[in-house]
Amino acid sequence: MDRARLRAEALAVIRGNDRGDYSIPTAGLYPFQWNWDSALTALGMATYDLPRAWREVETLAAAQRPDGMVPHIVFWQEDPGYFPSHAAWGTAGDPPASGITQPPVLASVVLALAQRGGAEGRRRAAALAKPLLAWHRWFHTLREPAGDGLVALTHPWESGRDNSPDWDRPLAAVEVPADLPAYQRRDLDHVDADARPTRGQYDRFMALVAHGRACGWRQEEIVASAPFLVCDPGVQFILLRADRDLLEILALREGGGGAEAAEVEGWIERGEAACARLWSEEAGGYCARDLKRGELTAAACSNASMLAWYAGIRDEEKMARLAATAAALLDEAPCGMPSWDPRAAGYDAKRYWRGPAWAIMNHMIAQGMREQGEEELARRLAQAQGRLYAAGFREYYEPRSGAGLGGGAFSWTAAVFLLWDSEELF
Ligand code: 2M8
Repeated sequence: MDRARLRAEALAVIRGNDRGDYSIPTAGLYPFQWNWDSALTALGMATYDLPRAWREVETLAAAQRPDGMVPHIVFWQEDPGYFPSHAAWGTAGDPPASGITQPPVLASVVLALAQRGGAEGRRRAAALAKPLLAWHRWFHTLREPAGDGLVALTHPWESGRDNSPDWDRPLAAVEVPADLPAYQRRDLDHVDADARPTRGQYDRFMALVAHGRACGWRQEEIVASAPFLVCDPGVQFILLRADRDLLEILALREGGGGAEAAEVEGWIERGEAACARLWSEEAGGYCARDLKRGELTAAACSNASMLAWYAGIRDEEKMARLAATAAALLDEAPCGMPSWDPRAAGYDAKRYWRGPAWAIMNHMIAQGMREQGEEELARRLAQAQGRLYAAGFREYYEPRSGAGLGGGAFSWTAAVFLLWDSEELF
């Protein structure tokens, strides 16, 4: 790997996507601020410009809605090149934003920035405690329909794994209304159709947007009548870690955690216990659960299943089994943890979240493995990650060949390179 050249290219990618106080994932395909892209990109920025990294996360937090949700897209400026536009979402509020959320990595990123040291870092992290608390509370109240620690998503886009086979069954049950407004996809102007979701999936994505609009984007109403209500192992695990990290952020405030810390501890206890209900003996891992039908949606593992280490899950028996599944997946796909088990029905090497590997997922999975003592698996993932970067800073990669797919010059892919390079993790 030519590190110096890649480092210079990674910096150029992030700078090219920098819009001042926030960054976009990539020009053309995704021209706005995306929630988890932005937060994870800040990790890379922090390796060379910590104040800029702080501005990135502060800009994201500033888009918080009155109910506490931090939206999945913030439309700071107009751009006709992306669909669904702000007008298609039909949301109120300022700044203009989509009506759904995304994986809540923000608290974990804020803590990582604070751990880079300095009183200024602690001050900025403490100042974000309030919005973070409000967002996590939004998940644990409005999005825990049974109050049992399983967090519900109402749109596949909230998982960040838009067209995963995990969503095939629950999504097939979503009716596409006859009066669904006609729409024109813009993603296919930028990326080959065989690497993107199908028309049938897109119709259902838009049917769910129409449902949110019909509910005036009021959460209680959306959840009570949701055509799609699932628990994603990815968001469940990311939130569990983020809750633990939020506790540390609360402790940075003057006066410490207080009553709010006890509240967060309650979320952690409930959330951790609930993860067992995502376990599939058949898959040898944690899977998505359909909360409307009370069943797992499929019996195979995704890369989100592998975030159990990142979440700090300590069930020894299950984690040993999961380690065996992870090793088997890496045997199949040596260029990165595949987004779907290549041996399972629904696998597609090229199509978005149905097989390809993603640098940011590899990053979080490997971080968890290292923390939990799974050194050998983490080392294999680091090798895989190195192979991916040979194809540049792409949105995702074919997990067996390492061929680059989707958008190019991708912010979070470049950010993870800078982070791993600076910590000599390759
Ligand atoms: C993809 O999602 C957007 C919708 O949010 C899209 O396909 O239009 C996903 O990979 C998502 O996880 C990611 O945040 C976004 C921007 O990179 O693209």
